[in-house]
Amino acid sequence: MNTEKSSEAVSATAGQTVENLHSFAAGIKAEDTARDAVAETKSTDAERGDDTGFVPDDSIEERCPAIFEEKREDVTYGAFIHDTYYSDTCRMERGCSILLPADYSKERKYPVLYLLHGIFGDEYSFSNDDSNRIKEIVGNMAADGLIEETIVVCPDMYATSDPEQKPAFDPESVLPYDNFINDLVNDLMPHIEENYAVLTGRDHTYLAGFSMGGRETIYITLRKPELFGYVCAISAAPGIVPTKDSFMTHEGQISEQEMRFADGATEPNAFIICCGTRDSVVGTYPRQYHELLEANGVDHIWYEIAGADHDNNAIRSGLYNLFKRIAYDRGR
Ligand code: FER
Repeated sequence: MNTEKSSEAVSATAGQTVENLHSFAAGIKAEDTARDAVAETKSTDAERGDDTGFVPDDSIEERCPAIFEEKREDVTYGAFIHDTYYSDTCRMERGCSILLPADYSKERKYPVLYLLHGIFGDEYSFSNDDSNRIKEIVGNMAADGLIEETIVVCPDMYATSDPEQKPAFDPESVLPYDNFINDLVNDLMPHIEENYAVLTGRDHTYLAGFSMGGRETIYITLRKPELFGYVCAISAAPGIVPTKDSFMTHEGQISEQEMRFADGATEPNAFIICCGTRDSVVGTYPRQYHELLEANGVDHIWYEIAGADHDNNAIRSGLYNLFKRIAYDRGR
């Protein structure tokens, strides 16, 4: 990649409108990209992500079946609330959005998914975007008895202690994303476990993220594998290991050799990495993560979503397959 091209890309990014930046945070608005194209290239229903049924096994389906992403008349879905917590890591009060099940009750205990947004996002990136179908996927799968009712926590992943600092495509401006691991583990998770009716322990604690959130999902999982039983990194952004793409030069959070769990670490029950085949933002970086993990002997699941861009089709697919695996492991 030549320097001229990358500086062009950076200045183009600087000129983005708020609406365009939102597409980084929560996925390009592209309803059902190339569903038909996918259907043409795939031969079996399982490969296509059949719209009519659920296959109760541990197979990956590229597309979230319509029966799980569509709103049903007979299901009452959860709703997002907003909360704040004091972060010792950032030395300030910070916000998060929390999807609580419709019949949320302190008398019960629920598993919890921490869901991390993309670059330029915040705690509203997922809750303000109905087309990711998070409410529907979680609500429908719970209504069908496949998963337990689940709390979804959507943090603000920009863990800076300087209120004036803003994200951008340069090494210093992305550092707060890499600092989120500390805010999550030391501040947000304790806050959630203290104030909400959540089950604790890795089997009931899940981590997923999109793009920049996918990158941090992989990083956090490698560093803290004992905390999360089920993990899904969707369309993960570059920069875990050193590289240079059209947006910036990445020093790397860790080296390629360090892209593994520590010896003897407790590993997630499922560590899923996925990406659309037409991702126009992160390209083949997720595949490179998969190849590195494979070379380093890290157990994980890798799949591609035919025809999906850097968009909600990838997000729906990743979330669906994460929950499908949980359902399978629970014998549902
Ligand atoms: C990059 C390419 C993509 C990068 C971040 C992204 C920090 C993130 C995209 C997104 O979150 O949608 O080089 O560097």
